[in-house]
Amino acid sequence: MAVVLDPSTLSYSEFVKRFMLSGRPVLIKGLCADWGANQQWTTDGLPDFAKLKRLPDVRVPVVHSSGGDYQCSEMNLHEFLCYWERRRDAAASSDEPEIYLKDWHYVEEILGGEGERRASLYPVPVYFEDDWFNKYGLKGDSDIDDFRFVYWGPRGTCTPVHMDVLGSFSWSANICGRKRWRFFRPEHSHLLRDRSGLQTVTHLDCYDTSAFPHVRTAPVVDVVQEAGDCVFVPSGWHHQVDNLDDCMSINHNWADAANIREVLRVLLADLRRVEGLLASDRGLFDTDVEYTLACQRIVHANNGVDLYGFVAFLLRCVSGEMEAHRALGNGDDASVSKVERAMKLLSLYRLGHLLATLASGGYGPTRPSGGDAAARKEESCCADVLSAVRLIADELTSASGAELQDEVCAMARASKGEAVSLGKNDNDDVAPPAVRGIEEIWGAVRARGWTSDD
Ligand SMILES: O=C(O)CCC(=O)C(=O)O
Ligand SMILES: [Fe+2]
Repeated sequence: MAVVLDPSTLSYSEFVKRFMLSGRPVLIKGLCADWGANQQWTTDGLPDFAKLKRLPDVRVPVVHSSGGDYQCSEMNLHEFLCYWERRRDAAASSDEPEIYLKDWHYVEEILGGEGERRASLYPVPVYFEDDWFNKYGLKGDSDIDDFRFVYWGPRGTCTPVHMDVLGSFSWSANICGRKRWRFFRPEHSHLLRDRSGLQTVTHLDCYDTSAFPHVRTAPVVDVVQEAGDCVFVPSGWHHQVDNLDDCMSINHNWADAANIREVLRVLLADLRRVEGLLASDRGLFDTDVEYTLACQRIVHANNGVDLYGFVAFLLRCVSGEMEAHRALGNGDDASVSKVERAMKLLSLYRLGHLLATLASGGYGPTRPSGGDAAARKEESCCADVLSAVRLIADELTSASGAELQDEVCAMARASKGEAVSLGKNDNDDVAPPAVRGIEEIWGAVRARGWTSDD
Protein backbone atom coordinates (compact mmCIF):
# COMPACT_ATOMS: atom_id res chain seq x y z
CA MET A 1 0.00 0.00 0.00
CA ALA A 2 1.26 3.42 -0.85
CA VAL A 3 2.34 5.51 2.13
CA VAL A 4 3.02 9.21 1.78
CA LEU A 5 5.41 10.18 4.57
CA ASP A 6 5.20 13.93 4.07
CA PRO A 7 1.91 15.41 2.79
CA SER A 8 3.69 18.56 1.62
CA THR A 9 5.29 16.43 -1.11
CA LEU A 10 1.92 15.24 -2.46
CA SER A 11 0.17 17.75 -4.72
CA TYR A 12 -3.54 17.59 -5.52
CA SER A 13 -2.67 16.76 -9.14
CA GLU A 14 -0.53 13.85 -8.08
CA PHE A 15 -3.22 12.56 -5.68
CA VAL A 16 -5.80 12.70 -8.49
CA LYS A 17 -3.60 10.76 -10.88
CA ARG A 18 -1.93 8.24 -8.58
CA PHE A 19 -4.79 7.37 -6.25
CA MET A 20 -8.19 8.78 -7.11
CA LEU A 21 -8.42 8.00 -10.83
CA SER A 22 -6.58 4.72 -10.59
CA GLY A 23 -8.55 3.64 -7.51
CA ARG A 24 -5.69 2.84 -5.15
CA PRO A 25 -5.79 3.32 -1.36
CA VAL A 26 -3.17 5.49 0.30
CA LEU A 27 -2.08 6.33 3.85
CA ILE A 28 -1.01 9.94 4.27
CA LYS A 29 1.10 10.34 7.41
CA GLY A 30 0.60 13.33 9.70
CA LEU A 31 -2.11 14.99 7.57
CA CYS A 32 -4.45 15.52 10.55
CA ALA A 33 -1.80 15.78 13.27
CA ASP A 34 -2.63 19.34 14.28
CA TRP A 35 -6.37 19.60 13.75
CA GLY A 36 -8.58 21.42 16.26
CA ALA A 37 -10.22 18.08 17.11
CA ASN A 38 -7.04 17.16 19.00
CA GLN A 39 -7.51 19.94 21.56
CA GLN A 40 -11.30 19.66 21.58
CA TRP A 41 -11.45 15.89 22.19
CA THR A 42 -8.16 14.63 23.61
CA THR A 43 -5.37 15.25 26.11
CA ASP A 44 -1.95 13.64 25.71
CA GLY A 45 -3.26 11.58 22.80
CA LEU A 46 -6.13 9.97 24.74
CA PRO A 47 -9.86 10.72 24.79
CA ASP A 48 -10.47 13.39 27.44
CA PHE A 49 -13.74 12.33 29.05
CA ALA A 50 -14.10 15.49 31.12
CA LYS A 51 -14.00 17.60 27.94
CA LEU A 52 -16.23 15.20 26.02
CA LYS A 53 -18.90 15.24 28.72
CA ARG A 54 -19.34 18.97 28.14
CA LEU A 55 -20.96 18.11 24.80
CA PRO A 56 -24.78 18.04 24.86
CA ASP A 57 -26.20 14.67 25.87
CA VAL A 58 -27.72 13.89 22.45
CA ARG A 59 -28.85 10.49 21.14
CA VAL A 60 -26.05 8.83 19.16
CA PRO A 61 -25.98 5.82 16.82
CA VAL A 62 -24.05 2.83 18.20
CA VAL A 63 -23.27 -0.74 17.22
CA HIS A 64 -23.22 -3.41 19.95
CA SER A 65 -21.15 -6.42 19.06
CA SER A 66 -20.73 -9.73 20.77
CA GLY A 67 -19.76 -13.10 19.37
CA GLY A 68 -19.71 -11.92 15.76
CA ASP A 69 -23.18 -10.39 15.96
CA TYR A 70 -23.62 -6.66 15.23
CA GLN A 71 -26.73 -4.78 16.42
CA CYS A 72 -27.36 -1.13 15.54
CA SER A 73 -29.15 1.01 18.08
CA GLU A 74 -29.01 4.39 19.81
CA MET A 75 -27.99 5.57 23.24
CA ASN A 76 -27.29 8.83 25.03
CA LEU A 77 -23.84 10.28 24.41
CA HIS A 78 -23.03 10.56 28.12
CA GLU A 79 -24.09 6.98 28.73
CA PHE A 80 -21.70 5.91 25.95
CA LEU A 81 -18.87 8.03 27.41
CA CYS A 82 -19.40 6.54 30.88
CA TYR A 83 -19.30 3.04 29.36
CA TRP A 84 -16.09 3.88 27.48
CA GLU A 85 -14.40 5.38 30.53
CA ARG A 86 -15.41 2.38 32.67
CA ARG A 87 -14.15 0.00 30.03
CA ARG A 88 -10.84 1.80 29.71
CA ASP A 89 -10.27 1.64 33.46
CA ALA A 90 -11.43 -1.99 33.80
CA ALA A 91 -9.19 -5.00 33.27
CA ALA A 92 -9.13 -6.03 29.61
CA SER A 93 -11.40 -9.02 30.15
CA SER A 94 -14.79 -7.45 30.56
CA ASP A 95 -17.97 -9.34 29.82
CA GLU A 96 -19.75 -6.24 28.60
CA PRO A 97 -20.55 -6.18 24.88
CA GLU A 98 -18.36 -3.95 22.77
CA ILE A 99 -20.05 -0.68 21.85
CA TYR A 100 -18.85 1.40 18.92
CA LEU A 101 -20.25 4.91 18.34
CA LYS A 102 -20.23 5.16 14.56
CA ASP A 103 -21.72 6.99 11.60
CA TRP A 104 -22.53 9.91 13.90
CA HIS A 105 -23.45 13.14 12.05
CA TYR A 106 -21.43 15.23 14.50
CA VAL A 107 -21.01 18.26 12.23
CA GLU A 108 -24.73 18.39 11.53
CA GLU A 109 -25.95 17.61 15.04
CA ILE A 110 -23.36 19.20 17.32
CA LEU A 111 -21.93 21.98 15.18
CA GLY A 112 -25.07 23.00 13.30
CA GLY A 113 -23.80 22.05 9.84
CA GLU A 114 -21.09 23.36 7.54
CA GLY A 115 -19.37 26.55 8.74
CA GLU A 116 -16.77 28.08 11.01
CA ARG A 117 -17.41 25.65 13.86
CA ARG A 118 -16.73 22.73 11.54
CA ALA A 119 -13.58 24.44 10.29
CA SER A 120 -12.33 24.92 13.85
CA LEU A 121 -12.67 21.17 14.44
CA TYR A 122 -11.02 20.18 11.14
CA PRO A 123 -10.19 21.49 7.69
CA VAL A 124 -11.17 19.24 4.76
CA PRO A 125 -7.81 18.32 3.17
CA VAL A 126 -7.40 19.60 -0.37
CA TYR A 127 -7.30 16.05 -1.78
CA PHE A 128 -10.84 15.38 -0.57
CA GLU A 129 -12.42 18.76 -1.25
CA ASP A 130 -14.15 18.00 -4.56
CA ASP A 131 -17.03 16.43 -2.70
CA TRP A 132 -20.33 16.42 -4.65
CA PHE A 133 -22.37 14.51 -2.02
CA ASN A 134 -21.74 17.08 0.68
CA LYS A 135 -21.56 20.15 -1.60
CA TYR A 136 -24.61 19.55 -3.78
CA GLY A 137 -26.68 17.29 -1.50
CA LEU A 138 -27.19 13.78 -2.90
CA LYS A 139 -30.57 13.27 -1.32
CA GLY A 140 -31.89 16.80 -1.73
CA ASP A 141 -35.18 16.15 0.01
CA SER A 142 -34.07 14.46 3.20
CA ASP A 143 -33.67 15.84 6.73
CA ILE A 144 -30.10 14.63 7.03
CA ASP A 145 -28.34 14.89 3.70
CA ASP A 146 -24.87 14.60 5.07
CA PHE A 147 -21.99 12.18 4.56
CA ARG A 148 -19.71 13.55 7.30
CA PHE A 149 -19.25 11.20 10.21
CA VAL A 150 -17.45 10.71 13.49
CA TYR A 151 -16.35 7.27 14.79
CA TRP A 152 -15.46 6.83 18.45
CA GLY A 153 -14.59 3.33 19.62
CA PRO A 154 -12.86 1.61 22.53
CA ARG A 155 -9.92 -0.67 21.85
CA GLY A 156 -11.16 -3.95 20.38
CA THR A 157 -14.15 -2.50 18.52
CA CYS A 158 -14.22 -3.07 14.81
CA THR A 159 -15.99 -2.27 11.58
CA PRO A 160 -16.41 -5.65 9.89
CA VAL A 161 -15.87 -6.34 6.20
CA HIS A 162 -17.85 -3.95 3.99
CA MET A 163 -17.72 -1.80 0.90
CA ASP A 164 -18.58 1.86 1.33
CA VAL A 165 -22.05 3.17 0.73
CA LEU A 166 -23.22 3.78 -2.86
CA GLY A 167 -19.85 3.16 -4.52
CA SER A 168 -18.45 6.25 -2.82
CA PHE A 169 -14.87 7.10 -1.84
CA SER A 170 -14.14 7.65 1.82
CA TRP A 171 -11.43 9.26 3.86
CA SER A 172 -10.67 8.64 7.51
CA ALA A 173 -8.68 11.02 9.70
CA ASN A 174 -7.52 9.41 12.92
CA ILE A 175 -7.36 11.88 15.81
CA CYS A 176 -6.19 9.39 18.44
CA GLY A 177 -5.28 5.70 18.72
CA ARG A 178 -4.23 3.21 16.04
CA LYS A 179 -6.46 1.47 13.51
CA ARG A 180 -5.60 -1.64 11.53
CA TRP A 181 -7.00 -1.63 7.98
CA ARG A 182 -7.27 -4.69 5.76
CA PHE A 183 -8.18 -3.96 2.13
CA PHE A 184 -9.15 -6.20 -0.78
CA ARG A 185 -9.08 -5.05 -4.40
CA PRO A 186 -12.45 -4.98 -6.22
CA GLU A 187 -11.27 -7.76 -8.56
CA HIS A 188 -10.78 -10.02 -5.53
CA SER A 189 -14.24 -9.46 -4.03
CA HIS A 190 -15.40 -12.91 -5.21
CA LEU A 191 -12.77 -14.56 -2.96
CA LEU A 192 -14.51 -13.11 0.10
CA ARG A 193 -17.82 -14.82 -0.71
CA ASP A 194 -19.18 -18.15 0.47
CA ARG A 195 -19.65 -21.22 -1.71
CA SER A 196 -23.01 -19.97 -2.97
CA GLY A 197 -21.38 -16.70 -4.01
CA LEU A 198 -24.15 -14.74 -2.29
CA GLN A 199 -22.76 -13.98 1.16
CA THR A 200 -19.61 -11.94 1.88
CA VAL A 201 -17.51 -12.85 4.92
CA THR A 202 -18.26 -10.67 7.95
CA HIS A 203 -15.18 -10.84 10.17
CA LEU A 204 -11.73 -11.74 8.88
CA ASP A 205 -10.54 -13.33 12.13
CA CYS A 206 -13.66 -15.28 12.93
CA TYR A 207 -15.47 -17.15 10.14
CA ASP A 208 -16.31 -20.65 9.03
CA THR A 209 -13.43 -21.64 6.74
CA SER A 210 -15.42 -24.40 5.07
CA ALA A 211 -18.24 -21.99 4.16
CA PHE A 212 -15.76 -19.34 2.97
CA PRO A 213 -12.97 -21.45 1.46
CA HIS A 214 -11.21 -18.68 -0.51
CA VAL A 215 -10.93 -15.91 2.07
CA ARG A 216 -7.48 -16.92 3.24
CA THR A 217 -6.21 -16.93 -0.35
CA ALA A 218 -7.37 -13.37 -1.03
CA PRO A 219 -4.40 -10.98 -1.30
CA VAL A 220 -4.76 -8.45 1.50
CA VAL A 221 -3.37 -4.95 1.87
CA ASP A 222 -2.71 -4.61 5.60
CA VAL A 223 -1.76 -1.28 7.13
CA VAL A 224 -1.82 0.50 10.52
CA GLN A 225 -3.10 4.07 10.66
CA GLU A 226 -1.66 5.98 13.60
CA ALA A 227 -2.94 9.13 15.28
CA GLY A 228 -2.54 12.02 12.85
CA ASP A 229 -2.73 9.84 9.71
CA CYS A 230 -5.38 9.91 6.99
CA VAL A 231 -6.49 6.95 4.88
CA PHE A 232 -8.09 7.28 1.44
CA VAL A 233 -10.45 4.40 0.55
CA PRO A 234 -11.21 4.05 -3.18
CA SER A 235 -14.60 2.88 -4.49
CA GLY A 236 -15.32 -0.83 -4.53
CA TRP A 237 -12.56 -2.06 -2.16
CA HIS A 238 -13.81 -4.29 0.66
CA HIS A 239 -12.18 -3.47 3.98
CA GLN A 240 -12.26 -4.31 7.68
CA VAL A 241 -11.06 -1.81 10.29
CA ASP A 242 -9.96 -2.82 13.82
CA ASN A 243 -9.40 -0.31 16.60
CA LEU A 244 -6.09 -1.37 18.18
CA ASP A 245 -6.44 1.39 20.81
CA ASP A 246 -9.17 3.77 21.94
CA CYS A 247 -9.80 5.60 18.67
CA MET A 248 -11.52 8.80 17.57
CA SER A 249 -11.78 9.50 13.87
CA ILE A 250 -13.49 11.76 11.36
CA ASN A 251 -14.72 10.26 8.09
CA HIS A 252 -16.40 11.58 4.95
CA ASN A 253 -17.93 9.62 2.10
CA TRP A 254 -17.87 11.39 -1.21
CA ALA A 255 -18.04 11.24 -5.00
CA ASP A 256 -16.72 13.38 -7.83
CA ALA A 257 -15.98 12.97 -11.55
CA ALA A 258 -13.68 10.03 -10.87
CA ASN A 259 -16.31 7.74 -9.31
CA ILE A 260 -19.74 9.23 -10.07
CA ARG A 261 -20.38 6.42 -12.56
CA GLU A 262 -19.82 3.91 -9.75
CA VAL A 263 -22.61 5.57 -7.79
CA LEU A 264 -25.02 5.18 -10.70
CA ARG A 265 -23.92 1.58 -11.16
CA VAL A 266 -24.66 0.76 -7.51
CA LEU A 267 -28.10 2.40 -7.75
CA LEU A 268 -28.89 0.52 -10.96
CA ALA A 269 -27.73 -2.79 -9.48
CA ASP A 270 -30.08 -2.21 -6.55
CA LEU A 271 -32.93 -1.33 -8.89
CA ARG A 272 -32.39 -4.55 -10.87
CA ARG A 273 -32.37 -6.54 -7.62
CA VAL A 274 -35.60 -4.89 -6.45
CA GLU A 275 -37.25 -5.46 -9.85
CA GLY A 276 -36.26 -9.12 -9.56
CA LEU A 277 -37.87 -9.35 -6.13
CA LEU A 278 -41.08 -7.66 -7.27
CA ALA A 279 -41.28 -9.44 -10.64
CA SER A 280 -43.67 -12.13 -9.46
CA ASP A 281 -46.00 -9.47 -7.98
CA ARG A 282 -46.08 -7.33 -11.07
CA GLY A 283 -49.67 -8.32 -11.81
CA LEU A 284 -50.75 -6.77 -8.51
CA PHE A 285 -50.03 -3.28 -9.84
CA ASP A 286 -52.76 -1.61 -11.91
CA THR A 287 -50.31 0.13 -14.25
CA ASP A 288 -46.66 0.00 -15.27
CA VAL A 289 -46.19 3.42 -13.74
CA GLU A 290 -47.34 2.17 -10.34
CA TYR A 291 -44.95 -0.77 -10.58
CA THR A 292 -42.07 1.51 -11.61
CA LEU A 293 -42.76 3.91 -8.76
CA ALA A 294 -43.00 1.06 -6.23
CA CYS A 295 -39.55 -0.18 -7.30
CA GLN A 296 -38.15 3.35 -7.05
CA ARG A 297 -39.63 3.77 -3.57
CA ILE A 298 -37.75 0.71 -2.38
CA VAL A 299 -34.51 1.92 -4.01
CA HIS A 300 -35.07 5.22 -2.21
CA ALA A 301 -35.61 3.47 1.12
CA ASN A 302 -32.42 1.43 0.62
CA ASN A 303 -30.15 4.23 -0.57
CA GLY A 304 -31.72 7.55 0.42
CA VAL A 305 -32.14 8.40 -3.26
CA ASP A 306 -33.83 6.85 -6.32
CA LEU A 307 -33.07 7.28 -10.01
CA TYR A 308 -35.22 10.40 -10.38
CA GLY A 309 -33.63 11.94 -7.31
CA PHE A 310 -30.23 11.06 -8.74
CA VAL A 311 -31.00 12.99 -11.95
CA ALA A 312 -32.02 16.00 -9.84
CA PHE A 313 -28.71 15.67 -7.93
CA LEU A 314 -26.73 15.51 -11.20
CA LEU A 315 -28.47 18.71 -12.34
CA ARG A 316 -27.35 20.44 -9.12
CA CYS A 317 -23.83 19.14 -9.80
CA VAL A 318 -23.94 20.61 -13.33
CA SER A 319 -24.70 24.12 -12.00
CA GLY A 320 -21.97 23.90 -9.38
CA GLU A 321 -19.34 22.33 -11.61
CA MET A 322 -20.06 24.76 -14.45
CA GLU A 323 -19.50 27.64 -12.06
CA ALA A 324 -16.35 26.00 -10.69
CA HIS A 325 -15.02 25.46 -14.20
CA ARG A 326 -15.61 29.08 -15.14
CA ALA A 327 -14.00 30.29 -11.89
CA LEU A 328 -10.78 28.54 -12.88
CA GLY A 329 -10.49 30.87 -15.86
CA ASN A 330 -8.98 30.20 -19.25
CA GLY A 331 -5.55 29.05 -18.21
CA ASP A 332 -3.90 32.43 -17.55
CA ASP A 333 -3.75 31.86 -13.80
CA ALA A 334 -0.53 29.96 -13.15
CA SER A 335 -1.67 28.89 -9.68
CA VAL A 336 -4.34 26.69 -11.27
CA SER A 337 -2.83 23.44 -12.47
CA LYS A 338 -3.65 21.79 -15.75
CA VAL A 339 -5.00 18.79 -13.85
CA GLU A 340 -7.39 20.98 -11.85
CA ARG A 341 -8.84 22.46 -15.04
CA ALA A 342 -8.94 19.08 -16.75
CA MET A 343 -10.71 17.62 -13.71
CA LYS A 344 -13.51 20.18 -14.05
CA LEU A 345 -13.86 19.40 -17.75
CA LEU A 346 -13.96 15.72 -16.89
CA SER A 347 -16.71 16.55 -14.37
CA LEU A 348 -18.80 18.24 -17.04
CA TYR A 349 -18.14 15.50 -19.53
CA ARG A 350 -19.12 12.74 -17.09
CA LEU A 351 -22.21 14.63 -15.90
CA GLY A 352 -23.35 15.22 -19.48
CA HIS A 353 -22.79 11.62 -20.36
CA LEU A 354 -24.66 10.25 -17.34
CA LEU A 355 -27.55 12.66 -17.85
CA ALA A 356 -27.81 11.74 -21.52
CA THR A 357 -27.76 8.04 -20.61
CA LEU A 358 -30.42 8.46 -17.94
CA ALA A 359 -32.59 10.64 -20.16
CA SER A 360 -32.45 8.09 -22.96
CA GLY A 361 -33.85 5.55 -20.49
CA GLY A 362 -36.72 7.87 -19.58
CA TYR A 363 -35.30 9.24 -16.32
CA GLY A 364 -35.76 12.94 -15.70
CA PRO A 365 -36.01 14.86 -12.45
CA THR A 366 -39.79 14.47 -12.46
CA ARG A 367 -41.40 11.13 -11.80
CA PRO A 368 -43.81 9.72 -14.39
CA SER A 369 -47.43 10.34 -13.61
CA GLY A 370 -49.20 8.19 -16.18
CA GLY A 371 -49.93 8.16 -19.91
CA ASP A 372 -48.41 5.79 -22.45
CA ALA A 373 -44.76 4.84 -22.30
CA ALA A 374 -43.54 7.17 -25.06
CA ALA A 375 -45.37 10.17 -23.65
CA ARG A 376 -44.02 9.40 -20.20
CA LYS A 377 -40.50 9.22 -21.51
CA GLU A 378 -40.95 12.53 -23.29
CA GLU A 379 -42.29 14.09 -20.14
CA SER A 380 -39.56 12.82 -17.83
CA CYS A 381 -36.77 13.64 -20.24
CA CYS A 382 -37.72 17.20 -19.62
CA ALA A 383 -36.20 20.48 -20.69
CA ASP A 384 -33.94 20.64 -17.62
CA VAL A 385 -31.89 17.65 -18.65
CA LEU A 386 -31.82 18.68 -22.28
CA SER A 387 -30.66 22.20 -21.52
CA ALA A 388 -28.03 20.99 -19.04
CA VAL A 389 -26.53 18.68 -21.63
CA ARG A 390 -26.61 21.44 -24.27
CA LEU A 391 -24.84 23.77 -21.86
CA ILE A 392 -22.20 21.16 -21.12
CA ALA A 393 -21.66 20.42 -24.79
CA ASP A 394 -21.12 24.16 -25.45
CA GLU A 395 -18.72 24.49 -22.53
CA LEU A 396 -16.72 21.46 -23.61
CA THR A 397 -16.46 22.43 -27.24
CA SER A 398 -15.40 25.98 -26.47
CA ALA A 399 -12.90 25.04 -23.75
CA SER A 400 -10.88 22.46 -25.57
CA GLY A 401 -7.30 23.57 -25.91
CA ALA A 402 -5.48 20.66 -27.52
CA GLU A 403 -3.19 20.21 -24.53
CA LEU A 404 -6.07 20.16 -22.08
CA GLN A 405 -8.00 17.81 -24.31
CA ASP A 406 -5.16 15.28 -24.14
CA GLU A 407 -5.13 15.63 -20.36
CA VAL A 408 -8.88 15.00 -20.07
CA CYS A 409 -8.64 11.97 -22.37
CA ALA A 410 -5.75 10.59 -20.32
CA MET A 411 -7.70 11.12 -17.11
CA ALA A 412 -10.81 9.52 -18.55
CA ARG A 413 -8.70 6.52 -19.56
CA ALA A 414 -7.01 6.35 -16.15
CA SER A 415 -10.32 6.11 -14.33
CA LYS A 416 -11.12 3.03 -16.42
CA GLY A 417 -14.62 1.54 -16.23
CA GLU A 418 -16.94 1.05 -19.16
CA ALA A 419 -19.91 3.25 -19.91
CA VAL A 420 -22.89 2.75 -17.64
CA SER A 421 -25.67 0.93 -19.41
CA LEU A 422 -29.21 1.17 -18.12
CA GLY A 423 -29.64 -2.39 -19.28
CA LYS A 424 -33.36 -2.10 -19.87
CA ASN A 425 -33.61 -0.76 -23.36
CA ASP A 426 -34.93 -3.87 -25.11
CA ASN A 427 -38.25 -2.17 -25.88
CA ASP A 428 -36.81 1.27 -26.45
CA ASP A 429 -36.29 1.05 -30.18
CA VAL A 430 -37.72 4.46 -30.97
CA ALA A 431 -36.27 7.27 -28.90
CA PRO A 432 -38.57 10.28 -28.52
CA PRO A 433 -37.40 13.60 -30.07
CA ALA A 434 -36.02 15.08 -26.85
CA VAL A 435 -33.81 12.05 -26.36
CA ARG A 436 -32.65 12.12 -29.96
CA GLY A 437 -31.73 15.78 -29.41
CA ILE A 438 -29.47 14.84 -26.54
CA GLU A 439 -27.88 12.04 -28.47
CA GLU A 440 -27.11 14.30 -31.41
CA ILE A 441 -25.48 16.88 -29.19
CA TRP A 442 -23.57 14.22 -27.40
CA GLY A 443 -22.51 12.70 -30.71
CA ALA A 444 -21.02 16.04 -31.68
CA VAL A 445 -18.95 16.19 -28.50
CA ARG A 446 -17.87 12.62 -28.97
CA ALA A 447 -16.78 13.36 -32.52
CA ARG A 448 -14.34 15.93 -31.16
CA GLY A 449 -12.41 13.13 -29.51
CA TRP A 450 -13.39 13.79 -25.93
CA THR A 451 -14.41 10.25 -25.33
CA SER A 452 -11.69 7.76 -24.90
CA ASP A 453 -13.38 5.46 -22.48
CA ASP A 454 -17.06 5.29 -23.23
O1 LIG B 1 -12.88 3.40 11.28
C1 LIG B 1 -13.76 2.57 11.08
O2 LIG B 1 -14.18 1.82 11.98
C2 LIG B 1 -14.36 2.37 9.71
C3 LIG B 1 -13.95 3.38 8.71
C4 LIG B 1 -14.35 3.02 7.32
O3 LIG B 1 -14.79 1.96 7.02
C5 LIG B 1 -14.19 4.02 6.24
O4 LIG B 1 -13.76 5.17 6.50
O5 LIG B 1 -14.49 3.69 5.09
FE1 LIG C 1 -15.58 1.93 5.01
